[in-house]
Amino acid sequence: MSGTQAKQVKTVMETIRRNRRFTVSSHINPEGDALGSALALASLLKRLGKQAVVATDGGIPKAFEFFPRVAPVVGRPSQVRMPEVAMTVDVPVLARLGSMSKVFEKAGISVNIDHHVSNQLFGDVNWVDPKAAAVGEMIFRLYEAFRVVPTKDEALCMYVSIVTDTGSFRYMSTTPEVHRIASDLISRGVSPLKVGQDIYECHTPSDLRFLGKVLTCMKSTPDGKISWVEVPHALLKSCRPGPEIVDELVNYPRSVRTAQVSFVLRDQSNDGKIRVSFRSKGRVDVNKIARLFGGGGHMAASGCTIDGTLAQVRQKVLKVAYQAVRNGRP
Ligand SMILES: [Mn+2]
Repeated sequence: MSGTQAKQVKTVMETIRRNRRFTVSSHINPEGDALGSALALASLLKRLGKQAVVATDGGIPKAFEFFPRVAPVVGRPSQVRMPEVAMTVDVPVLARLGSMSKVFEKAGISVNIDHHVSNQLFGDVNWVDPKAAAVGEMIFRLYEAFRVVPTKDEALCMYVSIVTDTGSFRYMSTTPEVHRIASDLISRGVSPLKVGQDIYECHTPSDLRFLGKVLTCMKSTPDGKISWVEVPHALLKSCRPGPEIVDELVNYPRSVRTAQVSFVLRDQSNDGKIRVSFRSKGRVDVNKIARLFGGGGHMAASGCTIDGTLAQVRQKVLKVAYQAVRNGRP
């Protein structure tokens, strides 16, 4: 751990020691890292004798019901008693908290724990480590710093964080340290088989038929360096796919051998806005691309929302992606 990191961890620990009532919030449409790290952190707080609630817009989505309830979870700000400290995990910008930003704004002290390189340091206390593979990895370090040994359920939460954010230990962020932590978590009783099933083998037949329709129309540039898929609103309306399969779409254009940049264009609500998810295999920094459109994320995974029709947004995104591929940067 670098000096700055150690100092940030110390400040987080002092803030925890000095206070009693906490909320832990993550971003809207939470996934494995958001929920896993929030639950593991709230549980750690409880074990340190604190009151802690996971307060996250909409609560826990159906696809993540397998998470153990190691701490109470609420989905609306009205269910939250104002905390002394509002913590966020995996949240790069305050707006991503959705309705829970109210709680964050009214708390006495705010603590921002994240690994997005695009994090805007909106907390009173900020612990941001862009080198961490997942916020779950940072929370594991916090357990170690407090000398608290994770229970099997806590270990499961952090393991899910790490598995999802490393693409099952395949992305660049997968370091020896990540494997050391995973090894420790498995030794606490986590079943990788069960986690794999809960995360990846959870589709319905109709989800897969939706995937088939999307992939039939997958596009690549003539040089094969950019690949993408598009999801028109009408297709979402007729197929009603689960959110997991939609989130997973970007992995398919990414898996084209020659693809350096891949993306998904999704007309979610027919509101003149297109959601875009980007992936890179490492040469191109897609955080920079997303930032050009007011979004952000990580160097290898990012997103943004762009005004326009699918055709208009495709043109805008392709132009920037072409430049990025040509220069190795946007
Ligand atoms: Mn994350």
